[in-house]
Amino acid sequence: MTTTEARATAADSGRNATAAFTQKERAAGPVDHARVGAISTDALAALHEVVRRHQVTYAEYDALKAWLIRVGEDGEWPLFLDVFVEHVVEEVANADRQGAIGTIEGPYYKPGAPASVSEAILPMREDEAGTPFLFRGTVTDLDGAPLDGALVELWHADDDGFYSQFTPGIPEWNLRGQIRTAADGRFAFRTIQPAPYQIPTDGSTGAFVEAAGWHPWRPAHLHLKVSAPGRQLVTTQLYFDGGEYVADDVAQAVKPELVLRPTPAASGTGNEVTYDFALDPVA
Ligand code: MBD
Ligand code: FE
Repeated sequence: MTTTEARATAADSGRNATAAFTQKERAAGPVDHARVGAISTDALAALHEVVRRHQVTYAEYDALKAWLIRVGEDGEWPLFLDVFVEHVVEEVANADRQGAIGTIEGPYYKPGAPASVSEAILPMREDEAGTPFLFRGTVTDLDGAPLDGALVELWHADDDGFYSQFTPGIPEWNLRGQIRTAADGRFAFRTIQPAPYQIPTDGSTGAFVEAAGWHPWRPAHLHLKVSAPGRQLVTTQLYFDGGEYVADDVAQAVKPELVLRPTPAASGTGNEVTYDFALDPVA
């Protein structure tokens, strides 16, 4: 671990994830008051039921209040919610999809990464650690016909499990890029394989995980957003077969279809894998 990365704290990545979310959220749609009322009533009733079932004490109730306040102070609401809640929202949202399988976005996406056509080497440091990795595939419609002008956005952690723009000291667009496909629908990224991601242990989400007796790890993963004119955007992640935590992701976001089986690269350095995305038409 470099000194810059060693200095990073949960509050750094928390603040940055909260700022990134606040920018994105301004585009949120209108409020359906009937749904808000029904959902809020049921959510509170579920909480009341837990208090009764576990005979929650005043000491525990006050500990909850203190912890909720701290999550906000740490800026960790995007992290906490994406780790523990988003997977169910994604399940509901994508239940009717025919094509590429989605999973959670998480808190570390940034739009506007450096753009290329058909092929890209992800921006990386001169001495970027990690196994070289060639990730390629084709974006198609549901019948397998290649899509011209599809957009494949890729972002992932480095070999220490840190994301650019969320951990201080990493170049702005490190390990983030986007490819526009040509008529053959193909894309090819050269990058490095990411490391597993550990929820910051010095913040409120880490304290919650430790208090519950769970581990704070997500398996190594690639994040993707794939879209094309007239097609539904899919947000997903890909994992590495046999990797640590693939079977017990703290965020419960692994699905069998999302596990890659890379092979040694034909070039002789690192690994390579092919993964294709079939996009559903816009409903
Ligand atoms: C991550 O890198 C991530 O992908 C998710 C979903 C939550 C926390 C960190
Ligand atoms: Fe991630």
